[in-house]
Amino acid sequence: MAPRPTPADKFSFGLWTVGWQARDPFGDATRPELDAVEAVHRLAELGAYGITFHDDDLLPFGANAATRDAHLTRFRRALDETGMVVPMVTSNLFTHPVFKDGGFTSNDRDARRYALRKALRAVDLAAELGAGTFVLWGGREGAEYDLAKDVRAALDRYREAVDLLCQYVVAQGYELRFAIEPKPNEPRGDILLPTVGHALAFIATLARPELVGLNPEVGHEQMAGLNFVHGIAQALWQGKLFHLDLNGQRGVKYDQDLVFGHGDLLNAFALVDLLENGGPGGGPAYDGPRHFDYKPSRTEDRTGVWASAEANMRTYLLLKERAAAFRADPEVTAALAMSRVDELTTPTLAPGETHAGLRADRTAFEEYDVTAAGARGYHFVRLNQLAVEHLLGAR
Ligand SMILES: [Mn+2]
Repeated sequence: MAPRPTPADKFSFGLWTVGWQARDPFGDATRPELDAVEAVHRLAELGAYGITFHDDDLLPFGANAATRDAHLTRFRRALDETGMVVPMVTSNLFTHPVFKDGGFTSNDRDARRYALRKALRAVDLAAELGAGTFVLWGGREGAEYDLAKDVRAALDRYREAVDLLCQYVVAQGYELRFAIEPKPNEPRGDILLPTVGHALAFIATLARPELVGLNPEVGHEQMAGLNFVHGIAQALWQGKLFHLDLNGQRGVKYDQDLVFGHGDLLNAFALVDLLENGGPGGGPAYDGPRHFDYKPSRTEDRTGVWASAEANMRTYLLLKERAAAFRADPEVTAALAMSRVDELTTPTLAPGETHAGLRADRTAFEEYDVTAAGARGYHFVRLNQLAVEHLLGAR
C-alpha cells in the first residue's frame, strides 16, 4: 500500500504533461484536448498541490486581452475552488516557427527582441499568479550545424536576455527567481547549456547570479549519459537547486519523459533519499515543489493519463518510505561505517594546518603504509545490495 499523496507532499505537474495529446514526429494525437480547469480539479483530487504551465498552455499564442482575461478568470476560479497553487511558470519560446532558430539566441535580432517581449509578459503572468520560480528551458537555443551558430556570440545574447529578465523582476519588485533547465539535444541537434555543469558555469557570469539557479530534469541529464543524483548534489552544494523536473528515462536515447522511477529506479531511490534525508541532521535537503515533467505514454487513454499521474506520486512516496527504512536499518548504519562514508566529511587538513604542516607530517607520507591501505576494501557493494534489498521490500 502506497501512502496517499497530500498537498503537504508538494507534488506539482505541468499542464503540458497530463494535457499532452500524444502527437509525436511519426503520429497524430491519440487523445482529445484536456481543459486546464479539468486538469486542476483532477490533479487536486489525486493529491497534488500545484500546477505549472508555459504561457501558451493556458493562453492561446497571440491571444488578445479579452481572450486572455477569459481564460485566466476560469483558471483562477479552479485554483480557488481546489486550493491548488502555481509554484512555477515558464514561457514557450520553441513551438511557433518564429523560434525555429531559437528565442534569446536566434541569429535573427528581431526574433530575439520578440522572444524577450514574450518572456517579459510571461514573467508578469507568473508574478500575478504568485509563482516563485520562472523556468527557462531553451529547447530551440542551439544548432544542427557548427558553422551556422557563433556559440560565443549566442552565449553573449543568452546572458543579455537573462540579465534583462533579472533587471525586470528587480525593477517590478517581483519575488521571482529564474531556473535554467539544461538539456543536451532535442529538438535541436545540440542545445546550448546542455548539462547542469554548463548551466552552473554560465550562471556564474551573470550580473545577478543570486536570482538564477537550476531546474534539472532526470531524463535530460540521463540523455547525456550523466548521473542525475550527482548533478542534483552539485546543484544543492552550490545553492542552485531552485526547482526540479522528475521523470524517467532509459538510457541515452530520445527524451522519453516516462513516469518517475520507470527508468533508472536505483538512481531514483538515491535521489529521493538525497532530497528527503540529505539535509543537515538527516532532514530534507530540498523543500521546493516535487514537480513532475513526464508524458503519459502515447498508448494511454484518458483513464491511463490519470493513472500515470498518480503513479508518479505513488512511486515518489514509496521511495521516500523505502529510503526512511534504509536509513533506520542498523545493518545499513554498520555498512555505512564499514564503507567510511562519514569519514569524507572530515577535512583533509587539520584545523589551521598549512602545506608546511602537511609536509612535516611523516605519517601522511614517509610512514604511510600504502600497501596496507591499497589492500583494504571499501565494501561499497554490500552497502548497495542493502539499498537494493530495501528497494525490493526484502527488508
Ligand atoms: Mn524531458
